[in-house]
Amino acid sequence: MKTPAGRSTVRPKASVALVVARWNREITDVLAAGAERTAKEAGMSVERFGVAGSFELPAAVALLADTGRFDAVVPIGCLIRGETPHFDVLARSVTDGLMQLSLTYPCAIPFGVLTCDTYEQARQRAGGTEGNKGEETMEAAFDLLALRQMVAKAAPAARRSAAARSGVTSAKRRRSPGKA
Ligand code: RBF
Repeated sequence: MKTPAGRSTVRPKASVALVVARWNREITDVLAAGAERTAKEAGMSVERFGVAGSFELPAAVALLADTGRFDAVVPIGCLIRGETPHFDVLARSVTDGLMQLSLTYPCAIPFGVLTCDTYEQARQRAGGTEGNKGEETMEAAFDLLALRQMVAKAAPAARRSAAARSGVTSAKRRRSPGKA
């Protein structure tokens, strides 16, 4: 598998891709609106993409992350338990797929998929008594972005102090390439 780690750079104005599943659209539209509003209020630019259902989210996230154009790729979906084992199969594969991608790509990939027993539970999490989970998902992406910025800033200083501890100067490294 291609390893894109380190390819994406931190931009002063972050760019966000929102990927929204059309299944249970009355719910995902509200989640997406909350996520988009939260990103725009923070000064970020947002591009929105659609997929049929939650099963397609990991593939779409991988395609968008692979472009290197986005600081965050935010999947939004809603799985509601039916009478067949479909829900469990989908919930597991979508969760595993997104988790795998979040560990593979340097852009922020949070988890914006509701997994609910009933439609009513989903409604409460899409602007009801439980708030709007789309907003929380975008905030989770912000945390990852901030962490990435912090690590990117700290990395050169950490390399300098590690070199100082081991007594290696840049002059020594130049004289003896490949040796620590
Ligand atoms: N997609 C969702 O995003 N949420 C669901 O609750 C959901 N339930 C489904 C139930 C069944 C029985 C099937 C066949 C599909 C369901 N999908 C659901 C769609 C799925 O994620 C995917 O888009 C389709 O299977 C096409 O690949």
